[in-house]
Amino acid sequence: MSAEELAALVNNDDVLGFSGFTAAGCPKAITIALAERAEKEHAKGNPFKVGMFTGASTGDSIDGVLARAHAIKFRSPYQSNQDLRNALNSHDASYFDLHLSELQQYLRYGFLPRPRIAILEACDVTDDGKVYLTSAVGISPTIARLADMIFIELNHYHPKTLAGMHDIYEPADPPFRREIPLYSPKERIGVPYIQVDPAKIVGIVETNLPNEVGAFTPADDLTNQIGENVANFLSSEIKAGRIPASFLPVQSGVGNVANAVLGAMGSNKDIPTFCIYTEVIQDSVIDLMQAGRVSFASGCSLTLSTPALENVYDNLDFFKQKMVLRPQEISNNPEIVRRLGLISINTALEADIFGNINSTHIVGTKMMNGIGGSGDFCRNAYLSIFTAPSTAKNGKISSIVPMVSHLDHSEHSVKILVTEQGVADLRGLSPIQRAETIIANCVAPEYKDILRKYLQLGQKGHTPQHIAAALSFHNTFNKTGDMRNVNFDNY
Ligand code: 0RQ
Repeated sequence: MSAEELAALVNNDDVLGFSGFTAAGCPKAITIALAERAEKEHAKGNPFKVGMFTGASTGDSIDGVLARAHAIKFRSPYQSNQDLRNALNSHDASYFDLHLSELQQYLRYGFLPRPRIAILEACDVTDDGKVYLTSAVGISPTIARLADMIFIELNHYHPKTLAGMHDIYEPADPPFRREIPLYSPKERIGVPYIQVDPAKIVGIVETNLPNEVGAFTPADDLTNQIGENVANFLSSEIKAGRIPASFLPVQSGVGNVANAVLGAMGSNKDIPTFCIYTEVIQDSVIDLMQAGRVSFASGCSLTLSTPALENVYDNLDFFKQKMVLRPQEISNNPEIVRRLGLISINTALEADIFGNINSTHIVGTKMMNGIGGSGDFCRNAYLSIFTAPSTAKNGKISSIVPMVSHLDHSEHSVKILVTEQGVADLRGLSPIQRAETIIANCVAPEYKDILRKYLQLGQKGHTPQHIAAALSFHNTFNKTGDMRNVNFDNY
Protein backbone atom coordinates (compact mmCIF):
# COMPACT_ATOMS: atom_id res chain seq x y z
CA MET A 1 0.00 0.00 0.00
CA SER A 2 1.08 3.60 -0.19
CA ALA A 3 2.03 5.61 2.87
CA GLU A 4 -0.94 7.90 2.14
CA GLU A 5 -3.41 4.98 2.11
CA LEU A 6 -2.20 3.82 5.52
CA ALA A 7 -2.12 7.35 6.96
CA ALA A 8 -5.78 7.67 5.88
CA LEU A 9 -6.67 4.87 8.32
CA VAL A 10 -5.50 6.91 11.32
CA ASN A 11 -8.21 8.81 13.20
CA ASN A 12 -8.05 11.96 15.25
CA ASP A 13 -7.23 10.98 18.87
CA ASP A 14 -5.71 7.61 17.91
CA VAL A 15 -2.83 6.27 19.97
CA LEU A 16 0.14 5.10 17.91
CA GLY A 17 3.21 3.08 18.84
CA PHE A 18 6.41 3.28 16.80
CA SER A 19 9.39 1.00 16.32
CA GLY A 20 12.89 2.39 16.71
CA PHE A 21 15.07 3.80 19.42
CA THR A 22 16.77 7.15 18.82
CA ALA A 23 16.71 7.85 15.08
CA ALA A 24 17.57 4.20 14.39
CA GLY A 25 14.89 1.79 13.19
CA CYS A 26 12.06 4.34 13.06
CA PRO A 27 9.37 4.55 10.39
CA LYS A 28 9.80 7.58 8.12
CA ALA A 29 7.23 7.43 5.31
CA ILE A 30 3.79 6.84 6.87
CA THR A 31 4.46 9.58 9.42
CA ILE A 32 5.24 12.13 6.73
CA ALA A 33 1.93 11.25 5.02
CA LEU A 34 0.24 11.49 8.42
CA ALA A 35 1.62 14.99 9.03
CA GLU A 36 0.34 16.09 5.61
CA ARG A 37 -3.05 14.61 6.44
CA ALA A 38 -3.11 16.48 9.78
CA GLU A 39 -2.33 19.76 8.04
CA LYS A 40 -5.17 19.20 5.53
CA GLU A 41 -7.62 18.38 8.33
CA HIS A 42 -6.55 21.48 10.27
CA ALA A 43 -7.01 23.61 7.14
CA LYS A 44 -10.61 22.32 6.97
CA GLY A 45 -11.08 23.30 10.61
CA ASN A 46 -11.10 19.70 11.89
CA PRO A 47 -9.14 18.59 14.95
CA PHE A 48 -6.40 16.07 14.22
CA LYS A 49 -3.91 15.03 16.88
CA VAL A 50 -2.55 11.63 17.89
CA GLY A 51 -0.96 10.16 21.01
CA MET A 52 2.52 8.74 20.44
CA PHE A 53 4.65 6.11 22.16
CA THR A 54 8.15 5.60 20.83
CA GLY A 55 11.23 3.75 22.09
CA ALA A 56 13.19 6.92 22.75
CA SER A 57 13.96 9.90 20.51
CA THR A 58 13.17 9.44 16.80
CA GLY A 59 14.16 11.03 13.50
CA ASP A 60 12.77 14.25 12.10
CA SER A 61 10.35 12.20 9.98
CA ILE A 62 8.41 11.31 13.11
CA ASP A 63 8.88 13.92 15.83
CA GLY A 64 9.81 16.86 13.60
CA VAL A 65 7.08 16.57 10.96
CA LEU A 66 4.30 15.78 13.42
CA ALA A 67 5.32 18.57 15.83
CA ARG A 68 5.44 21.11 12.99
CA ALA A 69 2.00 19.92 11.84
CA HIS A 70 0.65 20.45 15.42
CA ALA A 71 -0.50 16.83 15.24
CA ILE A 72 0.73 15.55 18.63
CA LYS A 73 -1.74 15.21 21.48
CA PHE A 74 0.72 13.52 23.82
CA ARG A 75 4.15 12.01 23.49
CA SER A 76 6.28 9.72 25.65
CA PRO A 77 9.13 8.93 26.44
CA TYR A 78 12.56 10.55 25.56
CA GLN A 79 12.80 13.01 22.63
CA SER A 80 15.52 15.24 21.23
CA ASN A 81 13.97 17.12 18.29
CA GLN A 82 14.06 20.93 18.47
CA ASP A 83 10.56 21.40 16.98
CA LEU A 84 9.06 18.83 19.32
CA ARG A 85 10.94 20.39 22.24
CA ASN A 86 9.34 23.74 21.34
CA ALA A 87 5.91 22.08 21.13
CA LEU A 88 6.32 20.46 24.57
CA ASN A 89 7.63 23.60 26.23
CA SER A 90 4.82 25.73 24.74
CA HIS A 91 2.17 23.10 25.70
CA ASP A 92 1.16 22.48 22.08
CA ALA A 93 1.78 18.80 22.89
CA SER A 94 1.71 17.22 26.32
CA TYR A 95 4.70 15.15 27.36
CA PHE A 96 5.32 12.72 30.16
CA ASP A 97 8.81 11.52 30.77
CA LEU A 98 9.58 8.11 32.23
CA HIS A 99 12.38 5.58 32.67
CA LEU A 100 12.76 3.80 29.34
CA SER A 101 12.78 0.31 30.89
CA GLU A 102 9.30 0.92 32.32
CA LEU A 103 7.40 1.83 29.18
CA GLN A 104 6.66 -1.67 27.83
CA GLN A 105 5.36 -2.96 31.16
CA TYR A 106 3.35 0.21 31.78
CA LEU A 107 1.63 -0.35 28.43
CA ARG A 108 0.95 -4.00 29.29
CA TYR A 109 -0.31 -3.13 32.78
CA GLY A 110 -2.81 -0.68 31.27
CA PHE A 111 -1.23 2.29 33.10
CA LEU A 112 -1.12 4.17 29.79
CA PRO A 113 -3.51 4.36 26.81
CA ARG A 114 -3.23 1.24 24.62
CA PRO A 115 -1.79 1.89 21.16
CA ARG A 116 -4.41 1.00 18.52
CA ILE A 117 -1.86 1.05 15.71
CA ALA A 118 1.76 -0.13 15.71
CA ILE A 119 3.95 1.27 12.94
CA LEU A 120 7.10 -0.82 12.51
CA GLU A 121 10.14 -0.53 10.27
CA ALA A 122 11.28 -3.98 9.11
CA CYS A 123 13.98 -5.47 6.90
CA ASP A 124 11.87 -8.55 6.22
CA VAL A 125 8.35 -9.91 6.85
CA THR A 126 7.13 -13.46 6.30
CA ASP A 127 3.67 -14.71 5.31
CA ASP A 128 3.19 -16.26 8.74
CA GLY A 129 3.78 -12.93 10.51
CA LYS A 130 7.45 -12.96 11.46
CA VAL A 131 8.66 -9.35 11.48
CA TYR A 132 12.44 -8.80 11.34
CA LEU A 133 13.30 -5.33 12.60
CA THR A 134 16.06 -3.05 11.28
CA SER A 135 18.64 -1.18 13.38
CA ALA A 136 16.76 -0.98 16.70
CA VAL A 137 14.15 -2.80 18.80
CA GLY A 138 12.72 -0.27 21.30
CA ILE A 139 9.15 -1.12 22.37
CA SER A 140 8.26 -2.97 19.13
CA PRO A 141 7.35 -6.44 20.52
CA THR A 142 4.88 -4.97 23.02
CA ILE A 143 3.14 -2.50 20.72
CA ALA A 144 2.88 -5.16 17.99
CA ARG A 145 1.07 -7.45 20.43
CA LEU A 146 -1.19 -4.81 21.96
CA ALA A 147 -2.23 -3.01 18.76
CA ASP A 148 -5.30 -3.87 16.68
CA MET A 149 -3.57 -2.89 13.45
CA ILE A 150 0.07 -3.11 12.32
CA PHE A 151 1.51 -0.96 9.54
CA ILE A 152 4.92 -1.97 8.24
CA GLU A 153 7.56 0.03 6.42
CA LEU A 154 9.68 -2.56 4.64
CA ASN A 155 12.87 -0.57 4.25
CA HIS A 156 15.19 -2.06 1.63
CA TYR A 157 18.03 0.18 2.78
CA HIS A 158 18.60 -2.39 5.53
CA PRO A 159 19.76 -5.82 4.30
CA LYS A 160 17.55 -8.84 5.00
CA THR A 161 20.69 -10.49 6.36
CA LEU A 162 20.33 -8.21 9.40
CA ALA A 163 17.90 -10.92 10.60
CA GLY A 164 19.61 -12.67 13.50
CA MET A 165 20.97 -9.48 15.08
CA HIS A 166 17.92 -9.15 17.37
CA ASP A 167 16.96 -11.09 20.47
CA ILE A 168 13.26 -10.59 21.18
CA TYR A 169 12.05 -11.50 24.66
CA GLU A 170 9.09 -10.23 26.65
CA PRO A 171 8.89 -11.13 30.34
CA ALA A 172 5.65 -12.31 31.91
CA ASP A 173 3.91 -9.78 34.14
CA PRO A 174 3.55 -10.10 37.93
CA PRO A 175 2.57 -12.30 39.69
CA PHE A 176 3.97 -14.68 37.07
CA ARG A 177 7.30 -12.97 36.33
CA ARG A 178 10.43 -15.04 36.88
CA GLU A 179 14.04 -13.91 36.68
CA ILE A 180 15.15 -12.80 33.22
CA PRO A 181 17.59 -15.61 32.36
CA LEU A 182 20.38 -13.41 31.06
CA TYR A 183 23.68 -13.90 32.89
CA SER A 184 26.20 -12.29 30.51
CA PRO A 185 25.95 -9.56 27.83
CA LYS A 186 26.44 -12.13 25.06
CA GLU A 187 23.60 -14.48 25.83
CA ARG A 188 20.44 -14.80 23.75
CA ILE A 189 17.20 -15.66 25.49
CA GLY A 190 14.53 -15.05 22.83
CA VAL A 191 13.92 -15.28 19.08
CA PRO A 192 15.31 -13.07 16.28
CA TYR A 193 11.89 -11.82 15.09
CA ILE A 194 8.57 -10.48 16.39
CA GLN A 195 5.78 -12.98 15.85
CA VAL A 196 2.53 -11.18 15.04
CA ASP A 197 -0.86 -12.35 13.91
CA PRO A 198 -0.61 -11.85 10.11
CA ALA A 199 -4.28 -10.80 10.07
CA LYS A 200 -3.29 -7.66 12.00
CA ILE A 201 -0.87 -6.51 9.29
CA VAL A 202 -3.07 -4.05 7.41
CA GLY A 203 -0.47 -2.88 4.94
CA ILE A 204 3.17 -2.81 3.96
CA VAL A 205 4.85 0.24 2.46
CA GLU A 206 8.12 -0.40 0.65
CA THR A 207 10.84 2.21 1.19
CA ASN A 208 14.56 2.66 0.71
CA LEU A 209 15.54 5.32 3.24
CA PRO A 210 18.64 5.72 5.44
CA ASN A 211 18.37 6.38 9.17
CA GLU A 212 18.31 10.04 10.22
CA VAL A 213 21.14 9.80 12.77
CA GLY A 214 23.19 13.02 12.76
CA ALA A 215 26.98 13.00 12.62
CA PHE A 216 28.83 13.44 15.92
CA THR A 217 30.79 16.57 16.65
CA PRO A 218 34.42 15.41 16.77
CA ALA A 219 35.94 15.14 20.24
CA ASP A 220 37.61 18.39 21.36
CA ASP A 221 40.00 19.27 24.20
CA LEU A 222 37.15 19.53 26.69
CA THR A 223 35.40 16.23 25.90
CA ASN A 224 38.79 14.49 25.60
CA GLN A 225 39.76 15.75 29.05
CA ILE A 226 36.50 14.46 30.57
CA GLY A 227 37.09 11.13 28.79
CA GLU A 228 40.64 10.89 30.10
CA ASN A 229 39.53 11.71 33.64
CA VAL A 230 36.98 8.87 33.50
CA ALA A 231 39.45 6.39 31.98
CA ASN A 232 42.20 7.25 34.52
CA PHE A 233 39.74 6.94 37.38
CA LEU A 234 38.59 3.50 36.17
CA SER A 235 42.14 2.26 35.75
CA SER A 236 42.94 3.40 39.32
CA GLU A 237 39.87 1.48 40.54
CA ILE A 238 41.21 -1.68 38.88
CA LYS A 239 44.59 -1.13 40.56
CA ALA A 240 42.85 -0.62 43.93
CA GLY A 241 41.00 -3.93 43.43
CA ARG A 242 37.57 -2.30 43.52
CA ILE A 243 36.84 -3.27 39.91
CA PRO A 244 37.76 -6.87 38.93
CA ALA A 245 40.91 -7.11 36.79
CA SER A 246 38.82 -8.70 34.02
CA PHE A 247 36.68 -5.51 34.14
CA LEU A 248 32.88 -5.21 34.03
CA PRO A 249 30.39 -4.43 31.26
CA VAL A 250 30.04 -0.74 30.46
CA GLN A 251 26.92 1.35 29.81
CA SER A 252 27.60 4.67 28.23
CA GLY A 253 25.03 7.41 27.60
CA VAL A 254 24.49 9.23 24.35
CA GLY A 255 26.22 12.31 22.94
CA ASN A 256 29.64 13.75 22.35
CA VAL A 257 30.94 13.38 25.91
CA ALA A 258 29.87 9.72 25.97
CA ASN A 259 31.60 9.10 22.63
CA ALA A 260 34.81 10.73 23.92
CA VAL A 261 34.69 8.74 27.19
CA LEU A 262 34.52 5.45 25.31
CA GLY A 263 37.33 6.59 23.00
CA ALA A 264 39.53 7.41 26.02
CA MET A 265 38.73 4.08 27.67
CA GLY A 266 39.74 2.32 24.45
CA SER A 267 43.10 4.13 24.41
CA ASN A 268 43.89 3.47 28.08
CA LYS A 269 46.21 0.47 28.20
CA ASP A 270 45.37 -0.26 31.86
CA ILE A 271 41.75 -1.01 30.94
CA PRO A 272 41.39 -4.51 29.48
CA THR A 273 39.27 -5.29 26.43
CA PHE A 274 35.70 -4.87 27.64
CA CYS A 275 32.04 -5.64 26.88
CA ILE A 276 29.27 -3.10 26.43
CA TYR A 277 25.79 -3.61 27.90
CA THR A 278 23.91 -0.46 27.04
CA GLU A 279 20.95 0.98 25.17
CA VAL A 280 22.57 3.07 22.43
CA ILE A 281 25.48 1.64 20.44
CA GLN A 282 27.35 4.68 19.07
CA ASP A 283 30.12 5.08 16.47
CA SER A 284 32.93 4.80 19.04
CA VAL A 285 31.84 1.23 19.89
CA ILE A 286 32.24 0.17 16.27
CA ASP A 287 35.74 1.68 16.09
CA LEU A 288 36.71 -0.03 19.36
CA MET A 289 35.36 -3.37 18.15
CA GLN A 290 37.38 -3.21 14.98
CA ALA A 291 40.44 -2.22 17.05
CA GLY A 292 39.88 -5.28 19.26
CA ARG A 293 39.21 -3.17 22.39
CA VAL A 294 35.49 -4.01 22.71
CA SER A 295 34.74 -7.72 22.51
CA PHE A 296 30.92 -7.60 22.49
CA ALA A 297 28.10 -5.05 22.57
CA SER A 298 24.53 -5.63 23.69
CA GLY A 299 22.22 -2.69 23.00
CA CYS A 300 18.77 -1.57 21.94
CA SER A 301 19.83 0.38 18.85
CA LEU A 302 22.61 0.92 16.35
CA THR A 303 22.65 4.70 16.61
CA LEU A 304 25.39 5.06 14.04
CA SER A 305 26.26 7.74 11.54
CA THR A 306 25.58 6.61 7.96
CA PRO A 307 29.25 5.70 7.21
CA ALA A 308 29.50 3.69 10.45
CA LEU A 309 26.22 1.82 9.75
CA GLU A 310 27.35 1.05 6.21
CA ASN A 311 30.62 -0.29 7.63
CA VAL A 312 28.56 -2.63 9.85
CA TYR A 313 26.38 -3.74 6.93
CA ASP A 314 29.46 -4.34 4.74
CA ASN A 315 30.96 -6.55 7.46
CA LEU A 316 27.80 -8.12 8.86
CA ASP A 317 29.34 -11.56 9.41
CA PHE A 318 31.94 -9.99 11.74
CA PHE A 319 29.49 -7.75 13.60
CA LYS A 320 26.68 -10.30 13.99
CA GLN A 321 29.07 -12.38 16.11
CA LYS A 322 29.77 -9.37 18.29
CA MET A 323 26.44 -7.58 18.75
CA VAL A 324 22.86 -8.18 19.81
CA LEU A 325 19.89 -5.80 19.83
CA ARG A 326 17.28 -6.21 22.57
CA PRO A 327 13.94 -4.61 23.58
CA GLN A 328 14.46 -1.67 25.94
CA GLU A 329 12.86 -3.44 28.89
CA ILE A 330 15.78 -5.92 28.61
CA SER A 331 18.64 -3.61 27.55
CA ASN A 332 17.76 -1.26 30.43
CA ASN A 333 16.40 -3.78 32.90
CA PRO A 334 17.30 -2.93 36.53
CA GLU A 335 17.51 -6.63 37.46
CA ILE A 336 20.11 -7.25 34.77
CA VAL A 337 22.01 -4.01 35.39
CA ARG A 338 22.45 -5.01 39.03
CA ARG A 339 23.28 -8.65 38.20
CA LEU A 340 25.89 -7.91 35.52
CA GLY A 341 27.47 -5.16 37.63
CA LEU A 342 27.50 -2.41 35.03
CA ILE A 343 29.79 0.57 35.10
CA SER A 344 27.32 3.22 34.05
CA ILE A 345 28.44 6.55 32.62
CA ASN A 346 25.83 9.23 31.87
CA THR A 347 25.87 12.95 31.20
CA ALA A 348 24.24 15.53 33.47
CA LEU A 349 23.02 18.98 32.51
CA GLU A 350 23.56 20.14 36.07
CA ALA A 351 24.76 18.71 39.38
CA ASP A 352 24.69 20.21 42.83
CA ILE A 353 27.43 20.29 45.42
CA PHE A 354 25.71 17.45 47.31
CA GLY A 355 25.68 15.14 44.28
CA ASN A 356 22.09 15.45 43.02
CA ILE A 357 21.66 15.45 39.24
CA ASN A 358 19.42 17.31 36.81
CA SER A 359 19.54 15.54 33.42
CA THR A 360 16.50 17.11 31.84
CA HIS A 361 15.43 20.67 32.64
CA ILE A 362 17.22 23.84 31.52
CA VAL A 363 17.27 26.26 34.44
CA GLY A 364 14.57 24.19 36.10
CA THR A 365 11.76 24.79 33.62
CA LYS A 366 12.46 23.99 29.95
CA MET A 367 12.53 20.32 28.97
CA MET A 368 15.69 19.40 27.08
CA ASN A 369 15.35 15.71 26.12
CA GLY A 370 14.16 13.53 28.95
CA ILE A 371 15.53 11.12 31.53
CA GLY A 372 16.04 8.37 28.93
CA GLY A 373 17.75 5.33 30.34
CA SER A 374 19.99 7.22 32.74
CA GLY A 375 17.86 6.34 35.79
CA ASP A 376 17.48 2.68 34.79
CA PHE A 377 21.24 2.37 34.78
CA CYS A 378 22.59 4.72 37.44
CA ARG A 379 20.30 3.57 40.26
CA ASN A 380 21.26 -0.07 39.77
CA ALA A 381 24.84 0.07 38.52
CA TYR A 382 27.90 -1.45 40.18
CA LEU A 383 29.40 2.03 39.88
CA SER A 384 27.47 5.03 38.56
CA ILE A 385 29.43 7.91 37.07
CA PHE A 386 28.02 11.24 35.88
CA THR A 387 30.00 13.49 33.58
CA ALA A 388 29.46 17.13 32.54
CA PRO A 389 31.53 20.07 31.37
CA SER A 390 32.01 22.28 34.49
CA THR A 391 30.41 25.28 32.75
CA ALA A 392 27.98 25.97 29.89
CA LYS A 393 27.39 29.01 27.66
CA ASN A 394 31.01 30.25 27.77
CA GLY A 395 31.18 30.19 31.55
CA LYS A 396 27.93 32.10 32.15
CA ILE A 397 26.42 28.95 33.63
CA SER A 398 28.11 26.79 36.24
CA SER A 399 27.00 23.19 35.75
CA ILE A 400 27.57 22.77 39.48
CA VAL A 401 25.18 24.77 41.63
CA PRO A 402 24.10 24.91 45.29
CA MET A 403 20.85 23.03 44.59
CA VAL A 404 19.73 21.46 41.30
CA SER A 405 16.81 23.31 39.71
CA HIS A 406 15.16 19.97 38.87
CA LEU A 407 15.94 16.54 40.32
CA ASP A 408 16.29 13.41 38.18
CA HIS A 409 18.89 11.35 40.07
CA SER A 410 19.34 11.80 43.77
CA GLU A 411 22.62 11.84 45.71
CA HIS A 412 21.93 8.20 46.58
CA SER A 413 22.31 7.07 42.95
CA VAL A 414 25.40 9.13 42.13
CA LYS A 415 28.77 7.72 43.14
CA ILE A 416 31.29 9.59 40.99
CA LEU A 417 31.12 13.03 39.37
CA VAL A 418 33.57 13.93 36.61
CA THR A 419 34.17 17.23 34.80
CA GLU A 420 37.14 18.38 32.75
CA GLN A 421 38.50 19.80 36.05
CA GLY A 422 38.72 16.41 37.75
CA VAL A 423 36.97 13.59 39.58
CA ALA A 424 34.91 13.67 42.79
CA ASP A 425 34.56 10.26 44.43
CA LEU A 426 31.46 10.62 46.61
CA ARG A 427 31.34 7.10 48.05
CA GLY A 428 30.99 7.09 51.82
CA LEU A 429 31.07 10.89 52.20
CA SER A 430 28.71 13.00 54.31
CA PRO A 431 26.87 15.90 52.59
CA ILE A 432 29.44 18.48 53.71
CA GLN A 433 32.34 16.24 52.64
CA ARG A 434 30.66 15.71 49.27
CA ALA A 435 30.30 19.46 48.81
CA GLU A 436 33.95 20.11 49.69
CA THR A 437 35.15 17.34 47.35
CA ILE A 438 33.00 18.48 44.43
CA ILE A 439 34.05 22.12 44.84
CA ALA A 440 37.74 21.18 45.11
CA ASN A 441 37.81 18.70 42.20
CA CYS A 442 35.03 19.45 39.70
CA VAL A 443 33.98 23.11 39.84
CA ALA A 444 35.43 25.67 37.37
CA PRO A 445 37.99 28.01 39.05
CA GLU A 446 35.79 31.12 38.75
CA TYR A 447 32.95 29.44 40.69
CA LYS A 448 34.94 27.78 43.49
CA ASP A 449 34.95 30.74 45.92
CA ILE A 450 31.30 31.55 45.24
CA LEU A 451 30.27 27.99 46.09
CA ARG A 452 32.53 27.92 49.18
CA LYS A 453 30.82 31.09 50.33
CA TYR A 454 27.44 29.47 49.80
CA LEU A 455 28.51 26.53 51.92
CA GLN A 456 29.47 28.89 54.75
CA LEU A 457 26.00 30.48 54.53
CA GLY A 458 24.43 27.07 55.02
CA GLN A 459 22.34 26.79 58.10
CA LYS A 460 23.10 24.27 60.76
CA GLY A 461 21.84 20.78 60.10
CA HIS A 462 23.03 17.63 58.40
CA THR A 463 22.99 19.12 54.90
CA PRO A 464 24.22 22.74 55.06
CA GLN A 465 21.66 24.17 52.66
CA HIS A 466 20.54 27.81 52.77
CA ILE A 467 16.94 27.55 51.65
CA ALA A 468 16.56 31.19 50.57
CA ALA A 469 19.85 31.26 48.64
CA ALA A 470 19.71 27.72 47.24
CA LEU A 471 18.46 28.81 43.80
CA SER A 472 20.41 32.08 43.73
CA PHE A 473 22.60 30.89 40.84
CA HIS A 474 19.52 30.32 38.65
CA ASN A 475 17.83 33.48 39.84
CA THR A 476 20.94 35.51 39.00
CA PHE A 477 21.20 33.87 35.58
CA ASN A 478 17.56 34.67 34.82
CA LYS A 479 18.05 38.32 35.87
CA THR A 480 21.54 39.08 34.50
CA GLY A 481 22.38 36.29 32.05
CA ASP A 482 25.49 35.27 34.03
CA MET A 483 25.75 33.16 37.19
CA ARG A 484 29.10 34.78 38.03
CA ASN A 485 27.14 37.86 39.18
CA VAL A 486 25.67 36.00 42.12
CA ASN A 487 25.89 38.00 45.33
CA PHE A 488 25.21 36.59 48.77
CA ASP A 489 25.52 39.90 50.68
CA ASN A 490 21.79 40.06 51.39
CA TYR A 491 21.58 36.63 53.00
O1 0RQ B 1 22.87 24.12 24.67
O2 0RQ B 1 22.50 23.28 22.43
O3 0RQ B 1 21.98 25.66 23.00
O4 0RQ B 1 24.37 24.87 22.90
O5 0RQ B 1 22.41 22.28 27.03
O6 0RQ B 1 24.51 20.55 26.13
O7 0RQ B 1 26.91 19.93 26.40
O8 0RQ B 1 25.78 19.76 24.09
O9 0RQ B 1 25.16 18.26 26.01
O10 0RQ B 1 24.73 16.78 23.95
O11 0RQ B 1 26.20 16.04 25.88
O12 0RQ B 1 23.71 16.32 26.18
C1 0RQ B 1 22.20 15.92 29.53
C2 0RQ B 1 21.16 16.87 27.48
C3 0RQ B 1 23.62 16.40 27.57
C4 0RQ B 1 22.02 14.48 27.47
C5 0RQ B 1 22.24 15.93 28.02
C6 0RQ B 1 23.09 23.46 27.44
C7 0RQ B 1 24.30 23.54 26.51
C8 0RQ B 1 23.67 23.09 25.21
C9 0RQ B 1 23.26 20.58 25.54
P1 0RQ B 1 22.94 24.52 23.12
P2 0RQ B 1 25.68 19.65 25.56
P3 0RQ B 1 25.04 16.81 25.40
C10 0RQ B 1 21.28 7.42 27.30
C11 0RQ B 1 21.23 8.08 28.64
C12 0RQ B 1 19.54 12.55 29.67
C13 0RQ B 1 19.24 11.15 29.22
C14 0RQ B 1 20.38 10.21 29.38
C15 0RQ B 1 20.70 13.89 27.93
C16 0RQ B 1 22.70 22.00 25.66
O13 0RQ B 1 23.06 13.63 27.87
O14 0RQ B 1 19.67 14.11 27.34
O15 0RQ B 1 21.33 10.43 30.12
N1 0RQ B 1 20.73 13.11 29.05
N2 0RQ B 1 20.25 9.12 28.68
O16 0RQ B 1 24.82 24.83 26.46
C17 0RQ B 1 21.57 25.30 31.14
C18 0RQ B 1 23.08 23.95 32.27
C19 0RQ B 1 23.52 23.43 31.02
C20 0RQ B 1 22.89 23.93 29.87
C21 0RQ B 1 24.37 22.42 29.32
N3 0RQ B 1 23.63 23.53 33.41
N4 0RQ B 1 22.11 24.88 32.28
N5 0RQ B 1 21.92 24.87 29.92
N6 0RQ B 1 23.47 23.28 28.83
N7 0RQ B 1 24.43 22.51 30.66
C22 0RQ B 1 20.47 8.00 26.12
C23 0RQ B 1 19.02 7.63 26.02
O17 0RQ B 1 18.37 7.53 26.98
C24 0RQ B 1 18.43 7.43 24.71
